Amino acid sequence: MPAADHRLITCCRQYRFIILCISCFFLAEIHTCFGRVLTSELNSNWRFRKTGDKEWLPATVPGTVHTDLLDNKKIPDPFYGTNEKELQWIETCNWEYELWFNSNAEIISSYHCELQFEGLDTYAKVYLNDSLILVAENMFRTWSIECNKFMKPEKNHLVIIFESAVKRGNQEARKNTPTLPGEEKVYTRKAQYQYGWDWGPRFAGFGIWKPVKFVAWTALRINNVQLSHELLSDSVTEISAVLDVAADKASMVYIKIVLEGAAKDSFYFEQPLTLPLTENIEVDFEINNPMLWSCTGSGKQNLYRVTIQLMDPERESDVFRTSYGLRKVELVQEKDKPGSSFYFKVNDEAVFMKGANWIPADHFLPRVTKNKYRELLTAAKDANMNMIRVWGGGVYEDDAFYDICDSLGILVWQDFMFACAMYPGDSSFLANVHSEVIDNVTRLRNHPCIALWCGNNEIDEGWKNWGWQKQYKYSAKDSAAIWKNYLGLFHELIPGLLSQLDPSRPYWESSPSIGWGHEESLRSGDSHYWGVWWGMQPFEMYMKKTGRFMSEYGFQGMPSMKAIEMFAATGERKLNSAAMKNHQKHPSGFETIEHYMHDWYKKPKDFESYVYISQLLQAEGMKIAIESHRRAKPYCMGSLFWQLNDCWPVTSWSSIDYSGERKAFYYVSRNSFQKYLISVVDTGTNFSVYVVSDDVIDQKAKLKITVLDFLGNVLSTEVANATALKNASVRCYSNRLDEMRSRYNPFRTVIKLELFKGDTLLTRNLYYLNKPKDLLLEKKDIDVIYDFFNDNSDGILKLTSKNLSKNVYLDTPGHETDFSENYFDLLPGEIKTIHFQTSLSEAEMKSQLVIRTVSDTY
Ligand code: BMA
Repeated sequence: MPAADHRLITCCRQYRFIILCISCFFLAEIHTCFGRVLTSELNSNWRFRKTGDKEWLPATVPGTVHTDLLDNKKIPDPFYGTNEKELQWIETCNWEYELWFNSNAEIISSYHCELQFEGLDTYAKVYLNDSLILVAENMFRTWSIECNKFMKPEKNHLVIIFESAVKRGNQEARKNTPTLPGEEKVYTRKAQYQYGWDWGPRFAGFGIWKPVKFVAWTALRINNVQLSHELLSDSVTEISAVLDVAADKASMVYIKIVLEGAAKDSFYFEQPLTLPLTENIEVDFEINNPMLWSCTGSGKQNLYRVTIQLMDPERESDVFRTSYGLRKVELVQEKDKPGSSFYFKVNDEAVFMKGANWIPADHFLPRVTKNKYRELLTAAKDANMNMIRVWGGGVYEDDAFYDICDSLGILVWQDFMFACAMYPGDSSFLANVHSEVIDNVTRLRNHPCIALWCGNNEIDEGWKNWGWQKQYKYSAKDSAAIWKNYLGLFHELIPGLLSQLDPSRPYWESSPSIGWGHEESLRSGDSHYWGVWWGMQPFEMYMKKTGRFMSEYGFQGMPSMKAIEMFAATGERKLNSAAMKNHQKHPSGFETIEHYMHDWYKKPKDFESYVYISQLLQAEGMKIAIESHRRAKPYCMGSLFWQLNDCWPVTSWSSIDYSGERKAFYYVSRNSFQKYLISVVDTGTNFSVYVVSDDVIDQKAKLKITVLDFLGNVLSTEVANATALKNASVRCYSNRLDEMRSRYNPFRTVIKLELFKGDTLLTRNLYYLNKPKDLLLEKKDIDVIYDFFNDNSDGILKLTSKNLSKNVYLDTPGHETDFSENYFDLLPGEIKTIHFQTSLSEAEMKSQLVIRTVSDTY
């Protein structure tokens, strides 16, 4: 019986203390031996094979069957070319993993011995010395199995047999009528994207995808701790720690709690434990002068280091460590004239959420390292984001992901792992989900970054708007039964568990609550607006279709050449090659890009130009969307685009591709999410300028409007007063656009908008009187001055241009160089300073730097 099943221990808590403001108490003499919970990792020396094969091959744990086959050179790179198609046989087989490990008689006789599996993907039977000790059926669960009676003093044999999830899913689907949308995958509690998505390949994998541990403990152990708090006043916070403790005999223990922040606070409690322990232990205490945690842009990310130690003076002890942030996050939904608000308050301040949707950072999950998390999340923070949505077709991410979000101040909108399908409602499925929710909420609830739990992605919308009921020919009775199951899962089971496990966090059943085809979707709840892209509406439609909280919208751009080279041989680097097509998973993706490109850009002359222009196109669309959302503040209070990252090299909606390259869209999102934004609305006849501010104070500023031609001649200059009102969007200037169009040559004019506070430039934006395809751009004429710093790996470039250079893209093909900015417009006469870090020498950099602009592409 997995230990997690015992973790939901309800409210009545026998042990309750309120200790007021104690610092450095007595009992310092108690020894702090932590040694009686022994943990060893069992992640080395695994072997694997296909069931039925004789030969065992070395395996990596944590890992997957696909990556183990690749490491053993049994299959080619699954991401390359069209290899995906040839590797589908893997999902239909069963696979076995085995390990021999040592133990000793003393441990087995005097300790509780447990095998812990932090993640098994998915249908797995685990045998220890030929005895079946676990039948696992959920990739998202963790398992702790008491194993003393199966252990041998010396060599122990652990075998895990993975059954084909696809076959099992299909069997279930055949058994269950009517067929559910989502079919084979919805019966299996496994990451749904693995069955293929419109940005990802199909590799329905297997494997020990998280660490395996052997844990031996005696006397007592802390299973987990739930921390919660209430900000009583500016100077006092009450914290509650609820300990789930396992103990095998009655004893007296001391609980020592240490909080280290700016000052160190220690609290000691004396606690008799009486067996059997049927209830959790709650300890409440207060701290003075709490240092609050806030999301980035709104305050500091103060984190306390919390150590909770159980000490038995005579013998054993255990320790639990975590970091913890004191903050208040609320979801405010108040009825108003149009519908109802949907915004987050952080520490009592309304905060506009700027961010993106997150999908798994590698299709093969164990390849996602802490560094990869850090790189992507730091890039998000650098792009002025304060919220990431962990989308429901992926996975509950690793602890490291949430630790990094805590430290960077990125709030997390956390979906449960259900997406775009209907799910069963039988008792065994529900019991499985019940345990999954307990495991994951228990694991994650102490993270200050988590702002919201959300039941699923696009299921309510799918059921009501995507034609499933017709497609699957459901009778009224079928529909009623399927919808009842939906309500049971997302309106009862999950919120019911959350009310016990994590009552202070908001819960939202489905993202979005109303489909984008309905006007009401813009009046309340969160919105996924896909009229642009899926609905083929023009980019300008973003200006009209702004809801209360835009949790999805997006447009595809091709990945960098670096990412394309990861999967396409030289001859395959063209749009209609088999490799390119296999790395475009949207059914009409290239046609859709082409359709919009025709509207905005001249036909690119070659493949590399096409890649570059497709990125500019994506960036254009997203700039219009983000600026519209921010201008609509406070009606709209969130803008999370689809999607931050990729799980393999692919043409997709991402702003950062799988190779780590930032697309043009990344830089546009960074600019458009700045604290201050100048944004222009073109109504056809009028030109209005808005100043949007996420600041907490008003800023008296001036708006400078300079009209230039493409050779840098200043045609007019105007300065207007423009106070950037705190947390607001204000229209602060307007002019006749038709007049401007007739006064200046609209094909050769750029309007530079700058917001100054004194001499300090707060932000700037550029505006053109025509779409890029109609601009009369001159031939590129850029000068570069290089300044290498001492160690030669970094330095600055100073760029100047004799005429307007549109979307300057800097690259050193085949070599790693990071540029602080890219894809920027360079105005004639200005000096652009770009910092770089490179693997090239000064001479190589000078000879290999390639500069591309729009005028080079046709
Ligand atoms: C959204 C997501 C994904 C999908 C994306 C692009 O609706 O929820 O399911 O990948 O659109 O089509």
